[in-house]
Amino acid sequence: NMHVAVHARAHQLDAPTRTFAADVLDGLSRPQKSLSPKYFYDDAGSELFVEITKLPEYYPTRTELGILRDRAGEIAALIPPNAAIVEFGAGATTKIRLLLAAHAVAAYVPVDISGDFITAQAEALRGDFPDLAIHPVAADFTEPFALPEAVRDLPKVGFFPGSTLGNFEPQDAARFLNSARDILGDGARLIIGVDLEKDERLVVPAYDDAAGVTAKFNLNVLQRINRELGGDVDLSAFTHRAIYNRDLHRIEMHLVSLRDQSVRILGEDIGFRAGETIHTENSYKYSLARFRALARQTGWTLQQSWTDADGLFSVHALEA
Ligand code: AVJ
Repeated sequence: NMHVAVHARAHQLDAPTRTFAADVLDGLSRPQKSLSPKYFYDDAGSELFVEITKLPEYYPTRTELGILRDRAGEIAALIPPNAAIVEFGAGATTKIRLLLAAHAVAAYVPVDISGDFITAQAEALRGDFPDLAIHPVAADFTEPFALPEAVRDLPKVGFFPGSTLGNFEPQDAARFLNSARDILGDGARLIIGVDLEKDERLVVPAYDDAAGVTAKFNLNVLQRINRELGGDVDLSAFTHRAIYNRDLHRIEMHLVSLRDQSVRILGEDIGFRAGETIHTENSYKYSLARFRALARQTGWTLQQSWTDADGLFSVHALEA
């Protein structure tokens, strides 16, 4: 995009911000305007997400933690001795700590785009697990990446909690599971958390909470456009909406324009009609059967599945 190149130079944007700029202008020029959910997570957005995980309506985090805590022994029993755990998209270390406490492993490989964040988290972990070798990898885990040389000969166990898989379109979810198998290698295991389909009355409030934290989280992406790209978006002219799209098995988040308006981002004018939306996130929900079929199609064998008593969330152990 010529415009992006010209304006990015004029505004002296660094490489990640230029990518953000190009994605924003591309996403907002489509018939259904859209922005990738990966742009939620600047510092402010990451803090808001931590707040979301503590909301009474947001069941996934606490339910998955409950499963990992209750089943830590059974899960640990499936981890081979002297293993290296590779966490895809490592954020807070709360979940991995449950596994590490239940089972001694040789090495921990947190993989995340944000190198600074995982380095800080790894330091904190080092204090509590002095015998654990920690090898952080700064990489986009949705693309192929190389594991550190130091863990090459160890049995690998992938860890992908939080139903992050739910952010992937079905074909990308399959692509990720295939690529995780390639990265981890023959005989590897994968422990993965997957949110389950449920009644609309439970799932919609989880993405549209009474305190308005999810609304703030969603609107923060517009704030980020203003801050990083010098946009002039009036946040009060947009509102948060969460929709359960049952046919497509997903929660959709949108930002709805409250009026006809035009916003200016990097020299481009972008028009909105009243009621027009920016689609900002899909969070796919699986049935146990659909997740197992996906795992099978991507070359994994199901070892065991666990759910909470209410069937809200699931954790699976897969074998390559
Ligand atoms: C981090 C993708 C698992 O889909 O539940 C939470 C993100 N978005 N509230 C989810 C999210 C709105 C979350 N994941």
